[in-house]
Amino acid sequence: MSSSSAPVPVLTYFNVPGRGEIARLLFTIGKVDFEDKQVVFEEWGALKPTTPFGQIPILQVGDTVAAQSAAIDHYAAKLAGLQPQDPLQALLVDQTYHFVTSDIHTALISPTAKLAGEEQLKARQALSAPGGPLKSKLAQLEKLVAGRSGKFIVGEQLSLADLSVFNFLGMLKSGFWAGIPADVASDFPALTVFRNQIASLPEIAAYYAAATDELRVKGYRPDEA
Ligand SMILES: N[C@@H](CCC(=O)N[C@@H](CS)C(=O)NCC(=O)O)C(=O)O
Repeated sequence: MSSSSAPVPVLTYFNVPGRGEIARLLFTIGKVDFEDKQVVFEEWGALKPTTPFGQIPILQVGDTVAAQSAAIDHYAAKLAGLQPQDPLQALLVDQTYHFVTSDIHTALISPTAKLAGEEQLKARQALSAPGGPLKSKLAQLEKLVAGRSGKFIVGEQLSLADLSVFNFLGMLKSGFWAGIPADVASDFPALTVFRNQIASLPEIAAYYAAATDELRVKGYRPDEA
C-alpha cells in the first residue's frame, strides 16, 4: 500500500508477539511494506537509551521515530485500511482496542511483570482465579464479542479491534505470561470461536503457518478440529 517514494516503516520490538504483534499483523494483512526488526534481550541494553521513552515498540518512518504501541498501531491501521474512516465506527474499534490493551494488559497484567519468581506466580494465579479480576474482564470481553451484530467486532470488516482481541487471546493461549494458565479464556465460548475465526482467515493462517517459535505455534494457530 505504501507508494514507492514513501519511506518503509521500520518496526522494532522484541522477538516475541507482545506489544509489537498487532502492528506486524496490520502491516502484513494490509500489504504495507515494512521492516520487522526483532531484537533479542541481549541487544536491548544498548538500544534502550536511543529510544524516546526507554521502551519498545518503536516505529521509524524516514527521520521520524515514535514510541507507544497504541500510537504505532493506530498509524499502522490507517496505512493498512484496518481503521474505519467513519468516526462512529472508529470509536467502537477504539473502545475494544483500549479495553484489551489498556484495561486488561497494561492495568492488570503489566504490574506483575515487575515481580519475580514465586511472588509473580502468586500474583498471576490470583488474577486468573475464578472470580478474579482477569476472569471478570474476560467475561466483559465475552459479552462484547458474543453481542456483536456483524461478522467482526465492528461490522463486516476486519479491523484493529479484531486484531487486538486476537493478539491478546493468542498471548494468553501461548502461555506468554508465566503463572496465567494458558486455558484461562477457554471457558468463554464466544472468545474461543472468535479466536478460531480470526486465526483461520487466510492471511493470518498463512502468517502463523510460517512461524516456528513456540509462542506463535501454541497460541496463534486455529485449534485442531
Ligand atoms: N506504553 C508503552 C509500554 C511499552 C513497554 O512496556 N515496553 C516494554 C516491552 S512490552 C519494554 O520496552 N520493556 C523493556 C524496558 O522497559 O526496559 C507502549 O504501549 O508502547
